[in-house]
Amino acid sequence: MTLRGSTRESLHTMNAFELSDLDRQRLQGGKLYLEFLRVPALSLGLYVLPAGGVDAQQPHGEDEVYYVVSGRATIRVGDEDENRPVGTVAHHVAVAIPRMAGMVRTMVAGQEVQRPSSERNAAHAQANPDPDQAETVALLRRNAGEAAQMVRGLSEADLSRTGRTMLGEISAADAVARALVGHVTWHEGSIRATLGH
Ligand code: NI
Repeated sequence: MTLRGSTRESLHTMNAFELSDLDRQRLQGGKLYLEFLRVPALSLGLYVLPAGGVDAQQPHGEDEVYYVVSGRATIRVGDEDENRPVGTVAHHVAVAIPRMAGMVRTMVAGQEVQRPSSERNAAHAQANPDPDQAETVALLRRNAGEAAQMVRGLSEADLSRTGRTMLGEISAADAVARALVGHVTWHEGSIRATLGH
């Protein structure tokens, strides 16, 4: 196999980063997370959490590597307790379904998809610490029914349209499977884990 020019060139290019410089930049920017490298195949960032702090990120669609450079960190992967009451998680899912259905519609329409914000999730958890069970179930049924109807109405051409999302460049079919169904399934797993089911 022969490497093409740009690939061969890139093999001779090296980026070096000093942790102390990166941390200074991060502090100057007033951020917890500083992304310092972004190339098509990967991005790298420095994330600093206070002692006892909790990572507020939602799971990503891409593969991720975490390397702890100082202090200690615990990572939990898979279906687990989200440290939110079960009712709050269920309510979060109920209100998130139309947002994710909206993301699929946006992709099908060829418009730009907005990134979700962790602030909105945090505000939602605070505003709904103990949601009403009957209301939450009704909301889940109605919103899931409307989302399912929207998906059923998509043509093959609609489903194969692609767009830039927080899961990368994916098709509307992938967005249905991974964001709409997948995200809800992920939360359902943590509800089950919390309840010991
Ligand atoms: Ni969620």
